[in-house]
Amino acid sequence: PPVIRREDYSPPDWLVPDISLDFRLGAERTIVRATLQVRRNGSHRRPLLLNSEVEAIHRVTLNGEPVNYWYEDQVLRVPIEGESATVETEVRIAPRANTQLMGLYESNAMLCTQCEAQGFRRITPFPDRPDVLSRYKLRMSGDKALYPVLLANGDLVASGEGEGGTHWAEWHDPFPKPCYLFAMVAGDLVANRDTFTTMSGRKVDLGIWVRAGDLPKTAHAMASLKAAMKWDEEVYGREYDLDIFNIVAVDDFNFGAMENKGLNIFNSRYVLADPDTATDADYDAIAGVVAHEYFHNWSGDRVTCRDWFQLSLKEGFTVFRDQSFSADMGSHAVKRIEDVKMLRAAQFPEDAGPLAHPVRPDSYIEISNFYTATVYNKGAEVIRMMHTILGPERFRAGTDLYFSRHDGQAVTCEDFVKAMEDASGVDLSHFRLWYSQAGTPRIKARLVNRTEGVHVALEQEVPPTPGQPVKQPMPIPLRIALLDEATGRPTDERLIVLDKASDEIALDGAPARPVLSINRDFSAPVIVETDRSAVDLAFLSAHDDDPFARYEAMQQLMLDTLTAAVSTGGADHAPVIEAVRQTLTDANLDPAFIAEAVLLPSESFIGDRMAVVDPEAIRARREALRADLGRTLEPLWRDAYRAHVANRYAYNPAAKGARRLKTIALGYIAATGAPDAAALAKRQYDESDNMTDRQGALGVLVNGYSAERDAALQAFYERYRTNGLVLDKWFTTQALSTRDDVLDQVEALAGHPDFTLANPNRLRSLVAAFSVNQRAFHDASGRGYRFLADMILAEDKLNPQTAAKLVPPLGRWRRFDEGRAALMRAELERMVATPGLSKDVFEQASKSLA
Ligand code: B3K
Ligand code: ZN
Repeated sequence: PPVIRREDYSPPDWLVPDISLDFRLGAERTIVRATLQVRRNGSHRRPLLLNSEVEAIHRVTLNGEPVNYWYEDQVLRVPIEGESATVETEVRIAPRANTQLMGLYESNAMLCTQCEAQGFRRITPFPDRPDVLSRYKLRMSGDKALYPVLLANGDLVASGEGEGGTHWAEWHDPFPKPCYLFAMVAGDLVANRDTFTTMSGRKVDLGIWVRAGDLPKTAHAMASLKAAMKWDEEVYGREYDLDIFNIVAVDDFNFGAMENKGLNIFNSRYVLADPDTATDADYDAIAGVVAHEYFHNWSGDRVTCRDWFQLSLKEGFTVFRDQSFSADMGSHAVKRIEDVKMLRAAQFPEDAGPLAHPVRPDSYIEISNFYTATVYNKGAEVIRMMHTILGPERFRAGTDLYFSRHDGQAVTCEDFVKAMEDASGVDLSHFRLWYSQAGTPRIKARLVNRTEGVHVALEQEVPPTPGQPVKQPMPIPLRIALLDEATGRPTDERLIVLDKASDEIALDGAPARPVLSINRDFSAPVIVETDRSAVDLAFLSAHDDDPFARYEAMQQLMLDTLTAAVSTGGADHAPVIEAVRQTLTDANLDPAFIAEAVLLPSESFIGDRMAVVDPEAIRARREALRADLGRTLEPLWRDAYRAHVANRYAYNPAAKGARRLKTIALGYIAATGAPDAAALAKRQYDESDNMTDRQGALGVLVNGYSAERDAALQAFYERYRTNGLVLDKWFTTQALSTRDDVLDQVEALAGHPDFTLANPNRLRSLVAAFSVNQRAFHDASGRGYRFLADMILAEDKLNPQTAAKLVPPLGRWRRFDEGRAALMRAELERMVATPGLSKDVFEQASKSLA
């Protein structure tokens, strides 16, 4: 398959200022007529090229006359003499047969679209690239009984009844947009309706569209939407620009949600919530995703990407915006910890493996493979670093300039940085390396005593990544403070930008016995190595005034203890136990923070810090430390459990923190092996009035062998078997179990009547969850690898985009012993050799082998 390169960009030969579309809807066949007003762009004689991946092309006319067009390699060529023309096409598409869920497809009797990145070409022939912006007019007609609701981008301008039980609607979107933002929906839906009055006093009609029975589950999404609209006005000065904003929930969806102009389409898991079926984490994710898609209205829709290499322009920036929103709605400290955990779980391994790529990639085979943690989450860290370096006021001046300068344009990451520079007067030329160099920088930091005083000595190294063997030093913003070991008091925090391979910086006002607090609030997405002892780390975990650094010190202490235990077979647990005791009994701490701080690093994070990952040893040593923590601090865990056990459900930060700490305490009680643990968990399962506690209890039970475990799993299944989103949790909880027989169970679950490859949520609930269960997935027999590869190959026949997302765990083979590496490679080779493999999976698997 051909490789697309960033350096080959050239502007479009033809522009399409206006398009009208006419849809005659049917699930088996839909007829699409399109009228494109096209205009030659620049002086050239080239034909109009339209991407087209439809079932059948019925007719093409040029200025109303039949034309000699040519269709080859999914491109339709129309020769045009003049400078502008009207091109009409009529094509047929087949929504029900569309298992890729790209273009127009059917989900639960509803018709809906997904066009980003390249789905519009599956609906109608068009120059499918983000730098062709058009005004859209659309008419759709269909069976009124099947599709009583007809929605699209923009404003509803007319509607009426047609023949034979049909009806129709016309929608016009006044804002020029790239075709990836096109959307329409036809279905039997009801709306939670509300309004929002913007800062200039305009009233916007809001609608969240779902199946009738789901209406009571839309309140949280609606509240989140209104909060996001207000926040974007207050923090970025961005006002909504249409009179209507609609969200539609769809069960079959390839990813989270989609920011189509005025008509966001969502995976239903990011819309539907009530206390009985959604956890606190689900509620948080809904608020974050609703805000993210809404924020795209400016960072994505009004100002869009010139080409797909610039994806992080809209995604990195919008993730940063949604992270800041969620932090403002709850706890900044806990949100930062969650975001860093996510970065470390998904992006650091990507950046350290065969699929590593810069935030602004240089080439791709299939763009769908580049909706990655690097483009999204590292991209957000890059924006955050600019915010840190410039400070909030100059950063805001930069975004104001960016939005006003580029409104209505398709632009590049370079344009964003330039706006930041122009508005702030700060030179960011060196900073641009964050867009072009892949790999997670490693920093070594230590304090040194010089005659003039205390210095911090810093070194950086950016590891080689595919295609980038040699790296330049990057500018790395590090927030630093010193803590006085005698008093626990910090010095004033300062921001250092390390921009050389090594440097030594004087820290004035240092106390007599200073302890280094560095990368506070995780100011740079790097790995920091220090020479701090267990005593220093324990001290910081009890005293650091920066909550993230405090959390980080505890994590580092746990990590040092566990990596020592894995390599030597045992380690002194006492410093960790003491530090956890301190944290648990610190009455000034928020329970939500305590909950994060007392959790051990995940098995895969421990593995990432080892030369060769040893899944069995990591599991054994981590479980041993957990059991020791559980037993030694058992009275404290029981106190923490009791303190929160009788709470009635409420949705607020304090209640959420209490629920989280309670279930973590339950986990530690279970880790002691206490005979009453299963009964305690089962009681929590039976008596809880919310899904957070119920799933929490199930997650504890599922790791053991008690009768309570089987009873709770059975009860959960019976209670929720008809609720797809909750049933996903049932699959996931079992796939994440720490029991030794989890592989047997996962294989059995893949044969369960409720398992299906057709629904991406269900597939991921079992298969993606299992692939992060390090001990089980990396079973030395290679069965886990074979299972995953079989699933990928089966899914690839239906839905290549979703199949390809499952490949990366197999690409980590370099991190394992020879035996496992060979087994993993064998599965990747089997995939690559499979006839008819999609280019999506081919790209991921072949690059993973390199
Ligand atoms: N922009 C979409 C992602 C589209 C993914 C296409 N493979 C959702 C988002 O990031 O907001
Ligand atoms: Zn996005």
